[in-house]
Amino acid sequence: MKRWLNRPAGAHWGEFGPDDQVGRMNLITPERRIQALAEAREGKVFILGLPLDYPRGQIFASRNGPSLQATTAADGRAMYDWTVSVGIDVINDDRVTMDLQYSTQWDALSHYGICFDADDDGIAEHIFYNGYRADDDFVQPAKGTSPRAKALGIENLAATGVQGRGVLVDIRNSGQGATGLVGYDALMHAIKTQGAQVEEGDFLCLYTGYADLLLRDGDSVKQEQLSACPGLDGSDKALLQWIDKSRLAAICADNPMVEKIDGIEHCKETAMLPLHEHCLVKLGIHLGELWWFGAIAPWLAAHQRAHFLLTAPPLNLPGAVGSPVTPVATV
Ligand code: UVW
Repeated sequence: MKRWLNRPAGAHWGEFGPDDQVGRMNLITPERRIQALAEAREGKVFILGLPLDYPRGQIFASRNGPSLQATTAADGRAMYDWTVSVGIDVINDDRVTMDLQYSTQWDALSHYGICFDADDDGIAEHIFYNGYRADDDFVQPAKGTSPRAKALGIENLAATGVQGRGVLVDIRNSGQGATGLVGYDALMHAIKTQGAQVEEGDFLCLYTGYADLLLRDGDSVKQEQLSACPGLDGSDKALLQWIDKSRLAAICADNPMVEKIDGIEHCKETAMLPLHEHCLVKLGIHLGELWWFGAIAPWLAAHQRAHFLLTAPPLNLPGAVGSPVTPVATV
């Protein structure tokens, strides 16, 4: 069912059908997956995620890391070091509470929307990829009611398997000026000089060095050093156009937002996070954040490679708007 009359400029809503909920993940066909498998030549694996209790310290004021609790109850007590009345069994069960977007994560297409008049009634709705709406397609949190994405939830991404070709591009030294913004020219230069190719259905992985600092310095990581790491310049129209035309499937970075917004001027009429708007809302490109490339990057560079097999399914957690992930690269 088509759910919009107007779509934002540059949006491709409808390209994969009126009810599509995975956007450019559709471009990873069985043929492309088989090509990606050919990048696994040595059978060596790299984990591209942080331990989920990183970042340490209070980097993000509003997001909380995992807390493990032994709260599954059996026989009136926590099921931890729990023995059954018959047999020699000793059993531990536990539970975790954490903000799903705290550490290495996928943003679902339900994570981010914009205010836009898609039904042409003169009033802007809160609208998401392919015209899904905050009022119709989400359960909003209320007393006694848990929030839930009825459309575009992370389970849709999980159902694709999230497997294809990863392309690592090191942009640690590509940022322009004090803000470290990486626009089209700088990204193209990095891609070219590193022998990388970004093709239809690829996962573009951007190495900024941010997660290396989180791992290295833990609680004592310095905000100024984190802020000096580069990120994509979502205000660069040429960059946005290239992302569209390249037909890449997803972008994954080792920083918290993929894009940087320092030094960019904003007005009330435009998105504060223009790359999020372009990717998550207009094109259906999932974003991976706070990944970690500190181990794979030197290996790829030493072997003059930029490509690998990537397998990175999120939790299959229906209704969630994001998910922790432990991505695996096979080279
Ligand atoms: C926001 O901060 C809005 O989102 P993200 O986690 O995708 O950077």
